[in-house]
Amino acid sequence: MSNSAPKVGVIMGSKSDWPVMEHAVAMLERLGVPYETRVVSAHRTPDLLFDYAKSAAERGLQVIVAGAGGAAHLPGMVASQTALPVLGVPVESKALKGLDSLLSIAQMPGGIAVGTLAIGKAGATNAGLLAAQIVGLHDSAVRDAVDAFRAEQTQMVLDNPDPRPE
Ligand code: RP5
Repeated sequence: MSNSAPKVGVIMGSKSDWPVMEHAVAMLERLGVPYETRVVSAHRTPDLLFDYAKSAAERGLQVIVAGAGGAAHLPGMVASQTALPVLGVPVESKALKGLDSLLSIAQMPGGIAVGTLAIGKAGATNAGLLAAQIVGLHDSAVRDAVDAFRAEQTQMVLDNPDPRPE
């Protein structure tokens, strides 16, 4: 989406998060939402995190999707530095299969909000979808794309009622 100014920022704590977070990007691509993506680590690049979050709104971003694994403080720290909605994606960790990531992101103390999605691919997919729905509040083309996606999904189920493998 290089021709339009990004409306969604998709960030992640490490390149190793990409196989999960690419599903958020794929959904944004599918729905025609302009986005940017980059690695921003809460503990390896804390100054970058602050710069990114503080400048996000003035650069035109409307939503930030932040994925991280383990002690996943990225979404909460980003949310502390911007009033934009932050959607957190818990990435599967090797040791605890993402339960640590989920609790780190979901258990924000009251006062700074992070919307927490499911662990892994489903969460990343839905973070992209939810970001599009937020952008769609003020963008009818994106809203139409979300409606079309949902209608197509519904029709696919109705067209394939037999659960047995083909
Ligand atoms: C977190 O640590 C990242 O979000 C990643 O999920 C996890 C492991 O990072 P790497 O050691 O693979 O770079 O900060």
